[in-house]
Amino acid sequence: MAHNSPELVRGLIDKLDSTKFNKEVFDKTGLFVIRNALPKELVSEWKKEWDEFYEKSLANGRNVNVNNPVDLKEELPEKLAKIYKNDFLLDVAEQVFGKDVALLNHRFVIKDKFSPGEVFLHHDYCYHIGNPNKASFFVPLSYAGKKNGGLTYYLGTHKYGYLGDAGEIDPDHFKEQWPQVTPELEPGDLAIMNSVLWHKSGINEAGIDRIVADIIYQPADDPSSKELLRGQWQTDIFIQHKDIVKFFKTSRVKKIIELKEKVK
Ligand SMILES: O=C(O)CCC(=O)C(=O)O
Ligand SMILES: [Fe+2]
Repeated sequence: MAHNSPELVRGLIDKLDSTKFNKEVFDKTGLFVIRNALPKELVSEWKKEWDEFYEKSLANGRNVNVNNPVDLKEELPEKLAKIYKNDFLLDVAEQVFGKDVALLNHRFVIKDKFSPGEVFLHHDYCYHIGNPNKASFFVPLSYAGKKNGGLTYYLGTHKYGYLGDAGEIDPDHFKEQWPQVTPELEPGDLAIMNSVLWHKSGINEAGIDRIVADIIYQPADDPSSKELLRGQWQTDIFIQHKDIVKFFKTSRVKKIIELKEKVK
């Protein structure tokens, strides 16, 4: 029986997009799309909040992150900053991780006129700390699909695990060719992605702003967690991303900082 082959994963494509989460399918594919996971009225309240925030604070120019232009740096208004506490999302997170659920990170990834470009093929775990059992919950507040730079996922690639470095992945240097999907998401839908799954996104050609919340949940035994959201803590120890440079006496990041200093 196949364990994690591209053929096995290809056979599951029509099962990973449903109104009901299926953990067995998600474990094999690394992606699940839940249709109508959130009430439309709720998402449209969030969108209204976003539109007001955008008009007031972002429309006339924003602080675009040069390393990752889609990663919104500006502080979110209260209501949007707390989306990760939503019970519809946490009920699904419990199905993914069990009853003890914590937060790694919450941010918005947007493709507007300031960041319409593509994002290269990568996996996210190399940018995280703690354990690899994490998943992004992508919550679209707008249409997010092929026309405006929605995400493309290479199904099954999470089974390679961490690839040993951070950067653009070259899929041609793997023996296996993996099926790709680019879901067409509407407000109310939810895409769940294992954090070691390869993904990329294209250009926002339609010019429809692509507004997506990216909430990363994980089991509450992960010391990199920021906040307990369901159940009980299962860890006594904690580490924070802002301290990673201090964790090492020498490291690749420290070397880069030193080299940058030298060429200044
Ligand atoms: O929002 C996107 O299109 C991709 C963003 C992404 O994958 C990331 O920031 O890790
Ligand atoms: Fe990513």
